[in-house]
Amino acid sequence: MAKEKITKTNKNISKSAGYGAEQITVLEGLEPVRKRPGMYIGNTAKEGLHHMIWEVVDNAVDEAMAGFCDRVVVTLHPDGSVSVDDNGRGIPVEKHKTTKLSALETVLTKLHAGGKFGEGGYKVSGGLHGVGVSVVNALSSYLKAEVRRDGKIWVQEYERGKAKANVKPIGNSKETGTTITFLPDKQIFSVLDFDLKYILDHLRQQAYLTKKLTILVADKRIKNNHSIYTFYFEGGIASYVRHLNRNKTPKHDRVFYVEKEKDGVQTEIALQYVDEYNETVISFANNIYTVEGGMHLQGFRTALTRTLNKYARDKGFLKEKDDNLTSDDTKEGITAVVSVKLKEPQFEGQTKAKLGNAEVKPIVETVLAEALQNFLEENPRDAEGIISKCLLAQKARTAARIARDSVLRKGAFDGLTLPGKLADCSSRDPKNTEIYIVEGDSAGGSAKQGRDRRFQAILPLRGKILNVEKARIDKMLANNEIKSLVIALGTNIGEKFNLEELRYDKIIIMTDADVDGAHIRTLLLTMFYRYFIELINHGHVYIAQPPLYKIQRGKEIYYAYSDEQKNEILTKNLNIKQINEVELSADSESEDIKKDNKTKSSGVSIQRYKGLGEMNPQQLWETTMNPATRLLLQVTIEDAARADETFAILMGSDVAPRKKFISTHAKSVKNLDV
Ligand code: 0RA
Repeated sequence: MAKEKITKTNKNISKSAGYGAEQITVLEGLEPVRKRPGMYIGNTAKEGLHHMIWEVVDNAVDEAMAGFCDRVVVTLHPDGSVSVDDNGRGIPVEKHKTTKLSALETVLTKLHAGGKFGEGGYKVSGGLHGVGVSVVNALSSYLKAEVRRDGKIWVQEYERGKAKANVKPIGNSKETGTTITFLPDKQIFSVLDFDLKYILDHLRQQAYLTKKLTILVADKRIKNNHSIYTFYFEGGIASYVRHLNRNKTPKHDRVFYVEKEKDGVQTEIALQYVDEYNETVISFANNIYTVEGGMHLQGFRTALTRTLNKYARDKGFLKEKDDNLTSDDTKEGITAVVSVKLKEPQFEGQTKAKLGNAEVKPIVETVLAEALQNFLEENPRDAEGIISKCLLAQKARTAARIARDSVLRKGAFDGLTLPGKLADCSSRDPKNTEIYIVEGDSAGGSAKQGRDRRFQAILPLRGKILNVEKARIDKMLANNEIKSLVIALGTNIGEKFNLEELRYDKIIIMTDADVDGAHIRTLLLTMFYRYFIELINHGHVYIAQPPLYKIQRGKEIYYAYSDEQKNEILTKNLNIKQINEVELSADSESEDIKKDNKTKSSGVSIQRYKGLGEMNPQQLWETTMNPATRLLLQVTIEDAARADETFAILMGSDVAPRKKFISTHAKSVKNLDV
């Protein structure tokens, strides 16, 4: 392991002149931070609040990466403050030449803008990270810095970024280190509660990424019930891969691991194949999770496929007549963590979470190719496990392709007649026609009766359509529900997809407003996303919004599409003051029957629709299908990267996060992020 023997420098602070004041180019006060906190910590809600902790911990992790620190303790106090204690070198305290302040006060009260970045060492920086501890100070109503350095303990306190007094020694210590205690300012943050699980998840990941660093979290918020968590991973990201695979079946025993420094870039990669179809590849640059990947990931993928092919050829796993493994073949079932550290990371992309440094790609490629080749040579049993998994993937993919080709060649979708279940519209002008994809036969029946048959077509789908994330295209094409849909749309699929053949202008997904409905909707959206992305891109895909409530008093009928709207109708249109007393109607659950009297006495009945089937055809037309009055959400792809991730959560083999996602998002209708 190449251990950096360099002095840590804090952005614009150069090592050449010791803790050189003259090197600091621009030093600003903290007013801009309090004025526009979002610019520095993202937002002032939960993420921003927690970012305050990350910012201080990042500094300690920087000390650890530079080899000066091996322990960080994060303590949550009952008064809402947090301490981050480390055994690094301690923030310097001597006088700073330009500011005439102590270095400590300079670090904590000045914004370090435009200075040199990270000279000498790798730092956790990028995105919102690395904005500096002064930002934390600016956004804290109180902050105390305690530094152990030069045999003494130094202390300084601040209020909203301003020092209360000069730094002074309050005792002696042989140790070195820094303890920052801060109380987030309630004038700034809309949320002040720290979320232990969120903190543990982030810090566990940081511990995996910084091997041999011990991170402790002490939750002392509840009296007599303190809990302490310790993260220490001897194996770094190799431990991470084991952790990710803990409930899976590995295809080989040893986790491949490499750590190497080359041309100023430190590369660390761990991987292991498991008996699964999906891949789990997580990448980081300077400890920041790069959701959108980037150059390090590209280098990783290239070297992986190339090295496995070479080995498979050399050892005769692949015969002369056999095709090479593709990157899809080497992807299947892999769990990998790729972590790079470099001096000046460039973050790009929508979310600033994609590594842009082109020089990183060939470095990662060389490091991985060399180390993986050695690993395969030295561990033939592991090598066999890996190669056989890739060959299996290749075989399955070939079989799928042959099946698909023959399905398409036979013209499965070319000359086929429209499915019997489809109630087509009479207009054949695709510019103003619509197709409703409706969940279930009964709702389908209502929709057929309620529609305007001149331009509205109805296709009822039975049960849950196939989970397209897991299924291969040949299986998908064999699924009757999907077949019906593809034929009805008229566009064909895959290479034969042709947007000009689309038979309807609007494809409207109409499902119940419950969890099952949300699931079916997601399955359909996944299919559109994966196989008909052009339909989304051209704005052809919509989601119908059936009302949640029917509110009636005598002949007056209102429909509410949200709880807020329901309350508004009750208070504004019907002049009812105490809305919580008028809850739910006769056909709701029994616990509501008591309230029923009150409902009746006010003369108002509220019906909560649980499914489309509860509406008669006329109601369905009025509330959901009539273009003059309905609410439709157009499905857009604002951020393909995020969309892909969402689908992965929803469709992957992990059931728990999917359930959670669906139930939390099922009701958020305004802006649908696919
Ligand atoms: C500036 C310079 C040096 C270290 C630090 C800052 C530093 C900051 C924080 C914040 C939390 N813990 C920290 N530990 C260190 C380098 C000091 C030297 O050259 O000795």
